[in-house]
Amino acid sequence: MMIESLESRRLLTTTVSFSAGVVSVTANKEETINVVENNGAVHVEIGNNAQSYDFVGATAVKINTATSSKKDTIWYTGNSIGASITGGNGPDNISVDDEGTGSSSVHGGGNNDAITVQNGNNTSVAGDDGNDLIYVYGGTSNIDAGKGNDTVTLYGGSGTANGGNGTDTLIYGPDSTAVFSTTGFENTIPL
Ligand SMILES: [Ca+2]
Ligand SMILES: [Ca+2]
Repeated sequence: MMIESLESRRLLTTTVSFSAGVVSVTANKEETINVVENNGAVHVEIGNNAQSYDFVGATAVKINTATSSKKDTIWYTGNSIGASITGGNGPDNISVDDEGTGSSSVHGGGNNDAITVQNGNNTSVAGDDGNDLIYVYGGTSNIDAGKGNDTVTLYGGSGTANGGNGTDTLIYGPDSTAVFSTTGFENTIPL
């Protein structure tokens, strides 16, 4: 308990831990986080590779910048583990690439986030509050843009996309219209 109270006073930190198979990256300040997972081997780079970490035997990855109100940049690529990513209240820039059996879950949190699904594998994205920009390039994903006036751009892939509350815009390419089920968009614009 004493450690927790000391930690809470140390405001500007990013911690990386590995316990019981779970890789946890927690940022309390504006941060750039790049995580690459390959069959349970996880490479973490913090602050444009100012710090890096390697773990083997991972079964879960959690990236949390929920206590950072600044603009965080998060990149995740995995082939057997999906990451649980929480953006927090800053205008975050988050990119996920589920290249194999893992399924990531992304929460943009408050503010105007930019979230990109490079490739989805039942990947879930919630823009949450704010006017979010969400881009999908391929694979399967379920998009919930949430509150605010969001723009969802579907370059390809399949799944579901919901604009949620607000005046939302759907931009869709020729490959995505037939395979995405979309609801809650006030404006639709073909690419
Ligand atoms: Ca948001
Ligand atoms: Ca919305």
